[in-house]
This record gives sequence, structure tokens and C-alpha cells, in this order.
Amino acid sequence: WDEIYCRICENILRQGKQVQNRTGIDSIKIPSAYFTLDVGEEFPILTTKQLFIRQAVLEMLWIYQVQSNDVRWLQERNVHIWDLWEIDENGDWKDQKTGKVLKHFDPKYAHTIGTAYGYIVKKMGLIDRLIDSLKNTPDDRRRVMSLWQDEYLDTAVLPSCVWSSEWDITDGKLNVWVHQRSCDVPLGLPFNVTQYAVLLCMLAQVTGLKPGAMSWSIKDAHIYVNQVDGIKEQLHRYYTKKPLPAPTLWLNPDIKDFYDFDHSKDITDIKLLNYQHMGKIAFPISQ
Ligand code: THF
Repeated sequence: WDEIYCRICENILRQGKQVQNRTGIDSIKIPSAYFTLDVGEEFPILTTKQLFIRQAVLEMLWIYQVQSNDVRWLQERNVHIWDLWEIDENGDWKDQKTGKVLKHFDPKYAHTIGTAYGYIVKKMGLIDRLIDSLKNTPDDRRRVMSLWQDEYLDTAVLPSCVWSSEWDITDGKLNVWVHQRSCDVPLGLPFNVTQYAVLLCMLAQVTGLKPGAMSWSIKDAHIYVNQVDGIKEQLHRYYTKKPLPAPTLWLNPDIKDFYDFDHSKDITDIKLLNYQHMGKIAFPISQ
């Protein structure tokens, strides 16, 4: 995964175009990217920088297991990656630097990110339908999970970035294709790939399948200009040292129901064994 990841970063730096966007920080973008990983063969997590697995897994459980849009759920677990997109008690979503109101919402959405991610998963019953189909209709070819629901886009702080996944069973293995409409390659992509690999393994376990392939497509893969130095450091690590051996994902084998995996601060049923990495790289986030 380090190799694929670093190649995408290099492509963006070599061939990308610098463009303006809504955040006010220019990004360097390529129009699209695609890769595929065998999760059954190797658990995908970067080793050329430290990936914060606890935060990444809790965010995924917040969306797909708890099916919540409430940012306080993450904050109670000391996860602050959604703080910048939290609607305040007056219904305002504000620019962190200037205090300017970027968008106003119904105050009933206070402390949430509005109608995106977990809200949509719950509203549409997406996970229950997926698990039901995996268990009862193994040859189903309509197993599409879409977080992109037109009538809910206006009341979301951000329409979901990773918004579609399609699941199939081949030869006893569960495979997924994930699509992302917009991708912050330094911060978002490493989180997203590892999260979906954990989700794939969890779903495989509770449906009696083996984890298979994860294919991934991206529209607008970008690096913000203030992240370029960090990516150059990561590429330097990649070329001067070898990527480290991949760790193993451990899921509590006694869990047979998707909703039974522990989602407390310590996520005791989901562990990464022997994760070796080359240390943290700090990347700025654009709001
Ligand atoms: N906006 C932008 N510009 N990039 C994103 O990746 C992004 N997200 C979510 C919503 N909007 C986005 C927020 N996800 C981090 C990671 C994921 C985030 C937001 C922030 C982050 O800062 N990670 C650091 C430190 C983690 C920590 O110490 O807790 C890291 O090094 O990984 C796309 O999902």
C-alpha cells in the first residue's frame, strides 16, 4: 500500500495542476486515480508515516455502526478530526480563522455535521440491508451503498467525500469497490483506506466470509500546497528506507453480530498487531 500511495503522491506532484477551491488554500490536483488492494493478503496501513488507527477506526464505527452525525460522540472518545465541521448551538458553521458564518442550519442540527455520513447510513438502513443481502442473497449484483442522496445534500455541512461502495461475494470472499468524489491525499486517503479495510474484515467475519479485494477510485485527488513539504518527506523515507512489513488486524473472533463490536474509547474488539511505522508527519488541514 505504501508503494501505491507514494506513486499517487508522486503523480500529483509531477503532473498535477495547481487550482483554487472553496477552502482558500490552493491544491495540486489530478482528475482521477484508481488502485486495488488484496486485503486478505495484506492489511493496508501506511508504514512510511504513523497512521492514527484508533481515530480512524472510531470514525468508521461512528458512521457505519453507531450511524451518528453527532460530533460529541467522537469528542467523548478524544477524537477531534471533525471539530472544524461541527454546527454550533445557534445552527452556524463558522470559519475557524475569521469566525465568519460559512453556512446556517436549523439549530436542531447543533453539534452535528448535518445530514451526511452516519445520518444517511441510518436514515436509509444501508448497513442492515447490506448485511441481510450478504447473508441471504450471496449472488446479489445490486449491493450498492450510496451516501449521496440528493434531498439531503443542502442540509449537510459537507456532502460525504467517500460516498459509494459496492460489495460482491466471489468464491467465498467479500470484495468491495469504493468511490470517493474528492480526496485530501495526505490526510483523508490514509484514514479512509485503512477504515474501509477494517469494515471489510468486520463484515466478512459476521457473514462467514473471507476478506478479499478492495478496489478504490477517486475523482479529484489533491495535495494542498501547505502539505507539499510533508509529502516530500514521506517520499524521501520511501526511497531511502524500505516500507516496513504490514501489521495484522485482530478482530475478536467471538463477535458474530456487527453491532456487538466494542465502540468504547479503547475499541477492545479491534486491534492492530505489530504495527511498525516511520513516525508521525504533521499535515495542516483545510476547513
Ligand atoms: N477536509 C479536508 N480538507 N481533508 C480531509 O481529509 C477531510 N476529511 C474529513 C472532513 N473534511 C476534510 C475530516 N477527516 C485528520 C484526519 C482526518 C480528518 C481530519 C483531520 C487529521 O488531522 N489527522 C492527523 C492527526 C490525527 C490525530 O492526531 O488525531 C494525521 O496525521 O492523520 C476526510 O475524511
